[in-house]
Amino acid sequence: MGLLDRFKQRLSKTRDAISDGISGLFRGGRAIDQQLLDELEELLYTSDLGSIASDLTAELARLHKRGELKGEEDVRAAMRGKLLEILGDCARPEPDLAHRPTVILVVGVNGSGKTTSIAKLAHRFQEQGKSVILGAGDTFRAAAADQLEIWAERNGAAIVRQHSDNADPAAVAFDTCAAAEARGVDVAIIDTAGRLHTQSNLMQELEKVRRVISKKIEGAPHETWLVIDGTNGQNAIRQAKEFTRSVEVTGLIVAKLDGTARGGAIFGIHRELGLPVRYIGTGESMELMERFDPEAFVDAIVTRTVGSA
Ligand SMILES: Nc1nc2c(ncn2[C@@H]2O[C@H](COP(=O)(O)OP(=O)(O)O)[C@@H](O)[C@H]2O)c(=O)[nH]1
Ligand SMILES: [Mg+2]
Repeated sequence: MGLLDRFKQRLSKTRDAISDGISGLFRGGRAIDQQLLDELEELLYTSDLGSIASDLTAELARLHKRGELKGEEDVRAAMRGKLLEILGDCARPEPDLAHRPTVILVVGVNGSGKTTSIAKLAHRFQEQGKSVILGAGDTFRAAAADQLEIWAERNGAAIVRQHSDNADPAAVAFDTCAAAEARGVDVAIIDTAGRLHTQSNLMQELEKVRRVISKKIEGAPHETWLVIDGTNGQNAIRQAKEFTRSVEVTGLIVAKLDGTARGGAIFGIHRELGLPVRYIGTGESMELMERFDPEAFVDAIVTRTVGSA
């Protein structure tokens, strides 16, 4: 199955909300008028496209006035163009992992999907022939390191962890980098405890983790990825925005997009944060993460389902 079909399948709730929602508006062969455009704007709000809804409908109204918006397919095409424009600078190739080790730090609020995403990244990079070591930098609870260790075992990846509660995460990060260097491992992925931007001591701790990593390996961490819970819509955007004010983030992973009709939030997330979405989580198991491809994503949510009225 190609990427577009996988997106369609795994993002079906968002697709239903947007694509089938548009079909619903045109049911019975309705013509485009202000009323229909208003209903479309409402639909965009309910699909968590709220932050870009007014731009999108203004563009549609403009095209309509010029007589360039004749029917459903024109609306979809115009939306597609506008949505792709918003994600324009979001496309990124797979990270080149050129450094050995390439160090990736993974941060975010509690429960956003960090540890699961790390397991998925490890799986992905290993499939690409890279060796991977994981650092259990969520030292708040021993259970967090246990969870990472289980994933490491399933992946056959190495792991660096401490067994006591409340170990120093910076020490774990240091040890992970040291082990990666000593063993010649390609990629080191370091987990962290969930935190909120309001917990300034914890945000400082994250800065310390980054500092210690950069002292051990020049130029590291090469990537700091913020994991966002895709089911949280606008709320996730606010949290992420605050987060990126205190810590330097280089990219986003939007998790849990399989379970939500709110996948449209990605547009607001990208626009508000100005960061590339690197991957999206589309399920709980290790293989269910995809490189974020703007074109496939937009096509998966706005193209018409063949056979729908
Ligand atoms: N459906 C779905 N569930 C996910 C995804 N990513 C993570 N989860 C679930 O979200 C919950 C929290 O994930 P976890 O990785 O422990 O979050 P952390 O606290 O940020 O490390 C777990 O139950 C995961 O199985 C995803 O892409 N899809
Ligand atoms: Mg975790």
